[in-house]
Amino acid sequence: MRERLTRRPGTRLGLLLPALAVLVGVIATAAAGLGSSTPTTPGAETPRWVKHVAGYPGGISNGVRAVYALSQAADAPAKAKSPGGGKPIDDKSNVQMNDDSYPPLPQNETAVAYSVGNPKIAVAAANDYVSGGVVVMRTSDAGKSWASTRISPQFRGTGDFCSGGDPGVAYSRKDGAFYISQLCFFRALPFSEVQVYKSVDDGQTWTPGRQAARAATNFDYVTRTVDDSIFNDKELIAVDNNPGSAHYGRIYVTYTKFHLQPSGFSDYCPIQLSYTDSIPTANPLLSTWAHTAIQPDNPGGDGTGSSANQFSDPVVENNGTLDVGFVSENCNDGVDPHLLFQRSTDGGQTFLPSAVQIDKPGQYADFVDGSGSDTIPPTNFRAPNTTSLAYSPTTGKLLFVYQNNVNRPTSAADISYQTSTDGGLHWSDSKFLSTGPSGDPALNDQFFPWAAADESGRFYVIWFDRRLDPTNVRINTWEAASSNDAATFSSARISSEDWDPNDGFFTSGAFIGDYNGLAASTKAVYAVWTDGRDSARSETGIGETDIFTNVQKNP
Ligand SMILES: [Ca+2]
Ligand SMILES: [Ca+2]
Repeated sequence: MRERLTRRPGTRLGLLLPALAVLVGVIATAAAGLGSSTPTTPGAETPRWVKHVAGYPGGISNGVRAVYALSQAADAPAKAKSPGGGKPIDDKSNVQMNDDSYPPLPQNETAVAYSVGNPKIAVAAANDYVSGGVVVMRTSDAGKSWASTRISPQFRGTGDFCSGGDPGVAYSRKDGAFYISQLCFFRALPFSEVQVYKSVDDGQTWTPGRQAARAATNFDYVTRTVDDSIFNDKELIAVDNNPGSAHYGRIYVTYTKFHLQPSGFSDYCPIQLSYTDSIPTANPLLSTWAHTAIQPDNPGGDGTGSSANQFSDPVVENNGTLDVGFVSENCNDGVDPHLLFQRSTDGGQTFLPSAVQIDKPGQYADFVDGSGSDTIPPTNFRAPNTTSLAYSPTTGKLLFVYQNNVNRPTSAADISYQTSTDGGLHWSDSKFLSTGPSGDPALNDQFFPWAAADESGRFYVIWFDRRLDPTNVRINTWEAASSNDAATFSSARISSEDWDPNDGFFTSGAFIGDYNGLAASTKAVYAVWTDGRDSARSETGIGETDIFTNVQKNP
């Protein structure tokens, strides 16, 4: 219903202007250069990350690439046509979570967490092309209704607003707080940070952008110099919520550190960890962070191998062990040779000497298109192999889910899973999760899986699914659940309407986020996904998406 209200004709221009102002502002700031507070930079050269994105089909994540692509297209913005209403949501089990501007703009790539003290309270965040940062969505009725606010990141070194996105969300039992992580970067400047924001009122108010905690930065605030060779990408966040753990309350942020040569070529891109035990509510900027290289640097490398990683997903076990699932992904193209796992039993100070390879010979295959990127024909958007790790607090079992193309000639991309009963040191054979009634892998493409377990150890997985469209274009969301410790799953569609990703992102359909989100409690299950069913492209000329959930009761 909120959606219809935001489309009243009288509101359309007023809400459009801030959105364009952010986009134009980023470009104008770059064009004008910075004022007298300009830190020392390596000159007015094109930032290395921009050279990387312009010159290589993969590596730095797609949310960042989308900002670059939009700035390239800013000369020819889509024309707004006459206003019109979207299709009504006739199935009340599906709820749009975000509010929007008029004309409506994209929200995508969403993450979610709930309050462990009251799981009917949850916070989700998503890339937001209204603000240029993230839209934060909160519920206190187990997902039936949501309210929106926004966090626009700022780079403290200059005071300028930066481009954000790539959200992660976690809840801290010890702090009674929600935390959101997002990136901070610029189209024409080399500054690159991973920032963290705090809310102690269940998501209503958040750290102002200028006081964001800095989990990672390539800017030295003492010497006021920037290291243009570093771009920090794709972070996710977890908190140790186990009172018996030696590191109870510790906040973990994992991310990918791209090291870029002057040409933009990345010689290594290993995953990293930042952690802290305290983020002061009054000023998170005052937090101090420890840093650990989960995977090693490889100066002069060719951008492949053990120092070429992406998309790290941290999970904390009952005893405080930090588990991290991630992909081995080449630093300069979309090739993911393996699925990897790391763990730390000392609060993030040290990790296993080398990562555990989850995938087994003959059971996993990546897919890249002819240009080395992650698009999956016949659509334009990229669908990288963004993986997810979940942990059963009752049995200790680990569940790892991923996009698998090993059966591609028959069933295109599928969702597969593997489990571990020894804390990730050894993994089961791979099984298909996105299966049809016969048990065979479902036809057409399945991608963007996310997994979670509730307090009772019941596992849930969601993913995007095109099996119902013979042309393999329109997307639904499916969910699987297992009440026998991931021995078997049953699955069903949870979206009440499908949608066309070609109408999902301005005029190109080139980006629908890199992932969806899922948090599961015995009291509420929050499946959150990007959904373009209300795209008003036919009326406005602007393709867009929103964030949806389904309101579901636990069995
Ligand atoms: Ca939208
Ligand atoms: Ca398939």
